[in-house]
Amino acid sequence: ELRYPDRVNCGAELVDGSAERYGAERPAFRGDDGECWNYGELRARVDRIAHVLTSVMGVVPGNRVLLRGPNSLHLAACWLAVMKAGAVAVTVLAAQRAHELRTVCAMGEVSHALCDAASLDELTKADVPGLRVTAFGGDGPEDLLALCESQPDRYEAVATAADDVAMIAFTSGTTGKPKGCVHFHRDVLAVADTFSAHVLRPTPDDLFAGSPPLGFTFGLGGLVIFPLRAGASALLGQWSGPEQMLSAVERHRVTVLFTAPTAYRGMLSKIGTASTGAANGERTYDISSLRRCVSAGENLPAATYEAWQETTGLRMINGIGATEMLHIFVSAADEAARAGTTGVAVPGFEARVVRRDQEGHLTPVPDGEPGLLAVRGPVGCRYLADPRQREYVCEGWNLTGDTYIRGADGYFRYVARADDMIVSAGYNIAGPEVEEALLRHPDVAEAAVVGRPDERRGQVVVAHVVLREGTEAGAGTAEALREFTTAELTPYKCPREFVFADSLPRTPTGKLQRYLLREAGPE
Ligand code: 3SK
Repeated sequence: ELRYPDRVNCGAELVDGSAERYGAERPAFRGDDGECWNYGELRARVDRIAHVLTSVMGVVPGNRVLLRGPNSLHLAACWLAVMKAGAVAVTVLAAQRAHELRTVCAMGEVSHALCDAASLDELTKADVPGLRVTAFGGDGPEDLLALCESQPDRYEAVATAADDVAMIAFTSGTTGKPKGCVHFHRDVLAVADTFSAHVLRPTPDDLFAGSPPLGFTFGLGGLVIFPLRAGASALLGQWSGPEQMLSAVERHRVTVLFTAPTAYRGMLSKIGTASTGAANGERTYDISSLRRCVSAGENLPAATYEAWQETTGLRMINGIGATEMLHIFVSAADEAARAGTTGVAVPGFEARVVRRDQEGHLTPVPDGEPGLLAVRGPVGCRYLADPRQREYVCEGWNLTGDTYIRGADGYFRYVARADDMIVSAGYNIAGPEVEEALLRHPDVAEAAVVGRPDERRGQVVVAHVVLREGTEAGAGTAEALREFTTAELTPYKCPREFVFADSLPRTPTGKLQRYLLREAGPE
């Protein structure tokens, strides 16, 4: 069981604690341009920002501070400073638009904002009443970094209680209605002391990098909380595609990578796999520094796991996490990892597959049968005043909204999001199983399978497919894919319609928005 002192400040633990434990001269954050802050420098920068927050911007403990910008060293330092000042970080994505920001600020009762100058426009457009905004990365006199220059470089962190609110992370899930998820100071440490400490097991020599934004808790954990808790370092920046990510890994000798299955497939298409052949007949990137590759945010198909292992020699660390749970709670690494499964409950968590009756009572489902994934542990869902809390937390268990099967070996196998199951002619069909089959076809780059309402069958299975470069969309390809899936799947699961697209709709965090495909239907 995890135990933290009654008074603990996660920002102070991650910065001052690690500077003391591992050495102030150890590297903490790097930028793609070669900038490098060691732990001592990080502490000084964070402390100066904490002074600006409190003595210039008038932030007091408990105030909600919006943080907005693309991944950068400064954005990470701002998050840590908000923690040390005992304020509450409200994290949003740089991609969020004015009306979304207005909603988040109203729901989160946000009073202050630290915003990357490059992301100011939409926040200004949002015109949030009473919001005090300070920008960073610009060059005006009100710029945060200019204000920092005259501040002392040591700040005594507010002695927050372990269960004081540290952050509110907003999730729209994949359906578009935002929910604020409240997390305490102890929750921030708990995700590092469970998934990271027991499954990822980083060392102080590790260099973390990845694509998820810091406004998404997958990125905040993987690129700030986990490296700092381990005395390791993180490369912070933005990579616009698989080649940029591969190049960053190669140039900086990244050892721990956090990204989503789509990005791993994108990288594979550039470095080549035994089954697809190398992009240019040879490998173009030296990514031999990698030793841990974490995949989450979406289901990881067995084919992607196997292709990555075949190509790099590394077993990916698959995991399922949720904004409600802050980070990953079912996962497996090394010899314990099994293709086509998510893994087992992370030490510190319990997981089971359940059925929920009309009254909301849960009963366990036998191994081998599908049901709802239920999880409990040191972190859990606390929605900001939202009746959906009662749907998510039931009899002490968090119901993530995912359908899973637990095998006799105790491993959890993803079936689908519970509301993504397709029911066609009385059969239950899991879209991800059909997608996995399609992804085994060499011409398929991405696939999303949804149900379209149909008078006779209830729903019919429709596959939305992005083809690999050089493959032509058309009746011939649809026919080839139909034949392929018929050979791979029980016939009732096979798509009846194929829609070819250049890309699939995704949330800014990379999750497939199947509801948009369902609404759009075929062309
Ligand atoms: O939402 C997710 O998929 C997720 C995955 C890993 C860690 C955190 C999150 C929110």
